[in-house]
Amino acid sequence: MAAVLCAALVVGCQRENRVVDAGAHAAETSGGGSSNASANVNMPPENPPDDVAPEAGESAAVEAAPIAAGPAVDPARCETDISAGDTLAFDKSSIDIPTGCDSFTLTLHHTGSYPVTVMGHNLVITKMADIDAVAKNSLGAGPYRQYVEPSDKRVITRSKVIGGGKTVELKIDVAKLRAAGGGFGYFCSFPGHAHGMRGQINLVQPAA
Ligand SMILES: [Cu+2]
Repeated sequence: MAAVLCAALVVGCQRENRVVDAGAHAAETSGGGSSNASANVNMPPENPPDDVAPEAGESAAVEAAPIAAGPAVDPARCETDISAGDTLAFDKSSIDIPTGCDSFTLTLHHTGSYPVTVMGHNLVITKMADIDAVAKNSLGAGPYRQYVEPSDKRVITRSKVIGGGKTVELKIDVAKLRAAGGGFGYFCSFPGHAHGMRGQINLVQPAA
């Protein structure tokens, strides 16, 4: 009985503290005036943080079983092209990589005309589930690091950033993708581009 009463008191006390804190904060931001403090008594509780990012270097993806290597395929099937112009879009929304490839070459063509500083594009390979978190660090990494934190373990590989009229090749170690069970994607890490510039990598077993 006493414990219940005590708990109720604690809750009441915390609630009162919150109101006082909110009032004090409002007083600070409004220049120290106390006339508005009473308006904050019915303030709603603070919203919980809704975008807690995973720790850098940790994967948000669920562990997946490795994928076996497929039969060797014609090397011509272990490469493809992808293009982007002066808009925030790749011309492909997914890429198929045969499991029989050792290495897969993805060639990015920037078909636009804007310079790299204005409309740069690149290719970064991570788990699909990690794209948003990795892209969030692109601005901090800056242009000299090609908008990717070098220590970020979630990044399998990435190309440099290119401007209009340029082309860059990215070689992907397919064994790494298989070992991690697939679920990978590609995106452009130029700040602000990842939202529209991303696609899925499908590990496929092509018919002979
Ligand atoms: Cu881009």
